[in-house]
Amino acid sequence: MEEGLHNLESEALTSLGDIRERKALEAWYRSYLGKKGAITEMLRGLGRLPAEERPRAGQTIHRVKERLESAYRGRQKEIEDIGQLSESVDITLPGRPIGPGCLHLSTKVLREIYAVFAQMGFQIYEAPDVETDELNFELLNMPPYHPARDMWDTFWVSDKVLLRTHTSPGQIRAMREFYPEPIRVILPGKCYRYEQITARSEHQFFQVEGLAIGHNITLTDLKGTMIFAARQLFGAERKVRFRGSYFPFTEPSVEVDMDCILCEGQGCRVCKHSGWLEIAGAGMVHPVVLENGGYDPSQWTGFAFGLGVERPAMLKHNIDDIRHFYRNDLRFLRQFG
Ligand code: FA5
Repeated sequence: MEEGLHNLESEALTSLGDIRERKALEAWYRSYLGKKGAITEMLRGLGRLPAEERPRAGQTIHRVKERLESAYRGRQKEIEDIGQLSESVDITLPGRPIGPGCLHLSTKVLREIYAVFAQMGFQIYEAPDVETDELNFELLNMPPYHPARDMWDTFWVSDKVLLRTHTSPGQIRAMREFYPEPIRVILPGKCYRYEQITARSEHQFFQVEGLAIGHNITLTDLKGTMIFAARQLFGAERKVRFRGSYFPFTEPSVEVDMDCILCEGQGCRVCKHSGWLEIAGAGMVHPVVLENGGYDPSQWTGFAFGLGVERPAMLKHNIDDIRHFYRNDLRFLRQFG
C-alpha cells in the first residue's frame, strides 16, 4: 500500500504543478481530496486492513493528505495572484511606442541665433560658467567696491570665484586668445543671478554675447548688426532703436529696443504700453576693457552686445512665465518639438 500511496502522491504533485487556472485546480482537488477522491477512498479502505496494520496505514495516508492539501493551498494562492495580475495588466495590449525626443526650446532659439550671426561671419566661442571675480568684474572695468557691481546679484563660490552673472567675461578670454587678430564672435552660455524668481526673471538663464574687434568698427556697425539680427529673428518689418544706458565695460552704452511684436508698436500689456521691447544691452567696447584684453585702444575699436534668450523666446512663442523653461514639464516642452 505504501508504494501505491507514494506513487499517487508524486503523480498528484506533478499534475498540480501543471495547473494554470481555477477550474482545473478544483477538478484536481475533487479527484484526490474530494468526497470521492483517491485519498478519501483510501481512508475508507482502512477498515478492510487487518486491525494491527490500520493505525500505521492511517497515519501514512493522513500525512500524504496533509501534504497534498498544503500543496493545493499554495497552488491556489499562486493562481489567484496570476489572475489578479492579468486582470490589472492586459498583456495582450501592444506596447506604448517611445517617440523620438525633441530639442528644448532654449536650444532651438540658441541655434536660430547662431544661424543668424553665422550669416554675418560671427563664430561661436565658449567660455566657462564658473568664473573669477577678476574676469566677471575687475577686467570689465569694475574694480572691487565699484557700485555697478550691484547691477549683478552674484552667486559666490568663494571670495574670488563665482558663477558668471553675464557672458561678458568671455570677451576678455576671447580677446586674449585671438590677439592680435580682429575678432567676430558670439559667446553663448548660461548665466546665474542671485535674484528673486518671477514670471520674467530666473536665477539661471541663457545669454548670447557678441563681440567684434577691428580697426574701424563704429556704433553704426553695432546698429546694423542689431537691426539685421532683430529682423531675421522676429520678422522683416521690425524697427530697432538705441536708448542711452550705462554699462562699465562699454562707452557709449545702449539698450537695444525693438518695436513690440505683439502690438506692432501700438502699445500693449507686454510692452507696458510703450510700443517697444528691450532685446539687448550693448555698446562700444570700453578702452580699459580693450587694453585688458591686450588690444591697444588707439589702434582698435569694437562693439559688444548681450542678448537674452528666454525673454525673446517668450515673446515669440507667447509664453507668459519664464519658469516653464526649467520645469521639465513634457506637455510644455513637446509643443516646440
Ligand atoms: C548684461 O548682462 C550685460 N552683460 C549685457 C551687455 C553685454 C552690455 C555687452 C553691453 C555689452 P543685462 O543685465 O541687461 O546686461 O542682461 C542682458 C539680458 O539678459 C537682458 O536683456 C535679459 O534678456 C537677460 N536677463 C537678465 N537677467 C535675467 C533674468 N534674471 N532672467 C532671464 N533673463 C535675464
